[in-house]
Amino acid sequence: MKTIKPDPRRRLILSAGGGLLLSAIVLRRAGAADEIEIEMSGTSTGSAVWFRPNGLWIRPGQAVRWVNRDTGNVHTTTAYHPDNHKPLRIPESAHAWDSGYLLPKESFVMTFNEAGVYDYFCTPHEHAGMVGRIVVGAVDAAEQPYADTNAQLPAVAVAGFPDIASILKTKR
Ligand SMILES: [Cu+2]
Repeated sequence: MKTIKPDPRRRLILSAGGGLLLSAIVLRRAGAADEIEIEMSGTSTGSAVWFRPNGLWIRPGQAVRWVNRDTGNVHTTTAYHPDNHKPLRIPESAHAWDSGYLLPKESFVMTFNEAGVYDYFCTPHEHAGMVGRIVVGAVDAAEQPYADTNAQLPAVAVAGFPDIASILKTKR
């Protein structure tokens, strides 16, 4: 019969693991100070895909972090902007963004300084209605923004933008 001794290597691994965990928590706190997360995900078969929440109100200067929480699908967050070969659906003075393809667990951060309405989409899933809308600062609740460009978008994308009034109700 063998005697079971405590394995010193195991203790070392455990303490290293504890150290890694601690630094991960610290990084997450530092990154999350004023960021709001939008999840990018879908069903395991990819039959449905979404940004969650798909409508969001934030203050000017706040940052949004899109995180791909899907297990088997890539997503992007891409502004409706001529730089991305789309009609303009963000404030004229604001900067366009395009995350490029985000693999599962990857994320992309954008800070919004200009008040207004920002519409964005996921490049591979715009035709599945994977779009979102961010309202920054003071906006008229009755506004129907960018309606003049609706005809240039897939109908399912146009249908996917929450209206301004319902986004303003989510204000915290
Ligand atoms: Cu997508």
